[in-house]
Amino acid sequence: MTKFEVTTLNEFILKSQMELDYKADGGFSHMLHHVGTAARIVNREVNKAGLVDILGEAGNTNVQGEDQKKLDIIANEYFIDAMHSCGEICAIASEENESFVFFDDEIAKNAKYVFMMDPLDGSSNIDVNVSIGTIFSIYKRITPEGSKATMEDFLQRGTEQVAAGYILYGSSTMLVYTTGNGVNGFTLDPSIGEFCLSHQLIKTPEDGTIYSINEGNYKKFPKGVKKYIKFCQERDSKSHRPYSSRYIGSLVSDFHRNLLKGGIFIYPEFENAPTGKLRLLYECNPIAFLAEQAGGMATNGEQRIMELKPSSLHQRTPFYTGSKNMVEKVENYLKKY
Ligand code: AHM
Ligand code: MG
Repeated sequence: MTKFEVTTLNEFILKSQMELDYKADGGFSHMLHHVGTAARIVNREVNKAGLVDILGEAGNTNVQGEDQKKLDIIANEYFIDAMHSCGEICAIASEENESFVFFDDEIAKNAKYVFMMDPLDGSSNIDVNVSIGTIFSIYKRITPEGSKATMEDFLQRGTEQVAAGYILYGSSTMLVYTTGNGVNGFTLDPSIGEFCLSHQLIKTPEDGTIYSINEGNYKKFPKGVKKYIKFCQERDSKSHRPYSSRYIGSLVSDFHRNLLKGGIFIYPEFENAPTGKLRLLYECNPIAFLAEQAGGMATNGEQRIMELKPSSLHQRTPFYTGSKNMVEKVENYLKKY
């Protein structure tokens, strides 16, 4: 291999456009380029956050009553600007905005896609220098091009996603995405400022040895989840138990680790979070698309996440995702107990 045999994100997108399906037209590729650009800009901001005064809370609360950190706001603005300027997106929904943002200019009005995102997920980890992420999801609009986007464009089932992915701002920065033809991961090489293909066609193990859940809430969990946690902790050398408990509290990081190593991530419903905590549209659906494309599963404990019919922009859902055999096992426990 020569030192030039590196596939950058942009090359990969172009190659996919030539080789793949109907979705990969010029506009679609252009949109993915812009995701990459916004990711590099937000990465820059995340990296310098400790040096300048953008850590900590910005004094506002978001629509769900949570403290908004300065970096959340910065990431939100950069992504909105980048996706608007690509000209392929007519409206954006974000965890940080109560309603969706509609672009009024002619180019945007005629655009084909809507974009949903959690611009900076895992916000409790920002000010302690622990990995955080951006999650995004792209749909074709339902309303006709040229008209104003409506809520209907956003309340589509996850099965309608045309692309989804995340950016993990970790010890390295990675962009992982799918357009429904497998999952590919790109690592940012800071010396050349490019995302380079590092994880081609990621397949997650069918079985894993990691379980990720906030066990502090154990007492309030559904009985099936409690029983499953006990199962994970029992000793059984044949099934490599006890499993390891790993929980960062940052969905992108927890999911990414389990995707590569094999494991399960659970955020169930419980007394303090009667419908779970994570949001269906811009957290669970994109992660579910990636999980399935990598051979894993994502459910709400009963039903496939991507088949749920959304009823509101910020709706929450219980979330079980990861290695197939592990998700099936916990689902059986939920049925049984
Ligand atoms: P956020 O969108 O406010 O950052 O919250 C989402 C995060 C996820 O990244 C993570 O999985 C979860 O909240 C952790 O919640 P908890 O602290 O309740 O375990
Ligand atoms: Mg979030």
